[in-house]
Amino acid sequence: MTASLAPRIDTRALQQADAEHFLHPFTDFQSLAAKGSRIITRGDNIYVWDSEGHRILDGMSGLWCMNVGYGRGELADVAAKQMRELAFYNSFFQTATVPAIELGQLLTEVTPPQFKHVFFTCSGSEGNDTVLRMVRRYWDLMGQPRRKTFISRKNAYHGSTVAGASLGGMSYMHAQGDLPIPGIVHIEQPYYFEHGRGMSPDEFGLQAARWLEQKILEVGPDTVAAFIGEPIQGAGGVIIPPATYWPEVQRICDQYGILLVSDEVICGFGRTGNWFGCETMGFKPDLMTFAKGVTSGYIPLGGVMVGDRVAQVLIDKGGEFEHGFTYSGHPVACAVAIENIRILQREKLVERVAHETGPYLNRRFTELLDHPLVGVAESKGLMAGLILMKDKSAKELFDTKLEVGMVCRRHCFEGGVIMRAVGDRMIIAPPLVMTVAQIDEMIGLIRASLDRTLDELRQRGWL
Ligand code: PXG
Repeated sequence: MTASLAPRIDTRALQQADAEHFLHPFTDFQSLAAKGSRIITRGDNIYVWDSEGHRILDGMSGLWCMNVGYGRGELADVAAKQMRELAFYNSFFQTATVPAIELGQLLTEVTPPQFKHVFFTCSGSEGNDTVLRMVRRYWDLMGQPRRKTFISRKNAYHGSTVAGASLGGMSYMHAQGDLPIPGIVHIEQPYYFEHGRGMSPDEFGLQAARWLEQKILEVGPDTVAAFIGEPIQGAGGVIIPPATYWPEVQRICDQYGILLVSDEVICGFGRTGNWFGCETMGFKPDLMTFAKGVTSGYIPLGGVMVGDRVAQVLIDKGGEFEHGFTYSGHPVACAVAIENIRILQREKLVERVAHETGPYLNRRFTELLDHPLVGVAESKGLMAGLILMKDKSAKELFDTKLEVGMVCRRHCFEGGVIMRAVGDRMIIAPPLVMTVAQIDEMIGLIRASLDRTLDELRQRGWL
């Protein structure tokens, strides 16, 4: 791709208008205005182009969502067809639309067998708000109204609404707006590198799960409503728990009768090599939140899969559930989701991640461990993370104030590959359509970016 394809875009003027009017999410407004945003103008397959014509390999799938890749005409066609036929109708007052009904049915086919019902939202955050209200309603209907507390994990990400940010475990989010709201408590994350010293991963997995049991006993078992977690934490830095963790969490939830919620917003729809992350990590949730991959990010859609244990009570005893969004089950979004799931099925993308590209990425990504900056490198399916270290033999980290991850991220961007920096963890979650040859290309770009990062750190005297 040459710069000549972007001659009509006046980058400077757009950056100025952007800085003057657009308050970006999770962004320091002043520093963005000083630098100017990078304006992305086009996407095809696993690549995006910016307004200056640079081609960039998108190792983050947009924002963990562009799973079938950019530029899929099939999805544009079904959206246009549905807009012409019926652009919108609601599902509030005993009405429904064909795509919403059909998607509901299709979702029960691709999700684990305990799920026969879905509640639609427009995002993952709204999905988790729905979980909070639905679970509390469930326990009221069960005659156990004291069960209101949610247990979640530090460094979890469950969205940006009041309930989503409260369920999440990001302390810098809690610090703004007096969060978490009451009735939400957090335990430590199952992060082996941070907490597992002196233990085998399997021993650590069991110990981390037992932090849940300790918290249940601390707050009182008859007051706990649910435990929520991402099968593999995404925004927290691709934290892959040891294999023993989730089965033990499941056992503890079962023992205390607590509902188990899997936030599948990132892990769902093939990312980990199964349709859902809970299948990869070996547990059977009562509810699952989804968004992102359900439409591969082509249009906003989210929701909650409601397992039989909860659905049956809501249906049999619940009367009206006073909850919903104008766009719950939006027909255009649902039509796109149906076609997106059909693409995953037709192209056997989940199987490819499980048997071909996932194992290949693991082999190529862990080879990066021979780089002087890389102290840890791990992956599951098509999500991976590495840790930049000052002294890898001593497992010594950089001073966090240096923001070495951001230096590396800049070199990645300039070198034509997108990685995300979570502190000094560099992470990727590339589109599921990625081929083996494209994995080679991506690893080459990452390695070159690490080399340039190393040069800069040496020049700055930080090594
Ligand atoms: N749960 C999980 C596990 C997520 O990753 C949400 C809920 C919220 O979804 P919505 O659609 O409301 O954004 C998410 C979203 C990052 C990043 O920096 C991650 C997300 C969103 C924005 C940034 O990695 N995940």
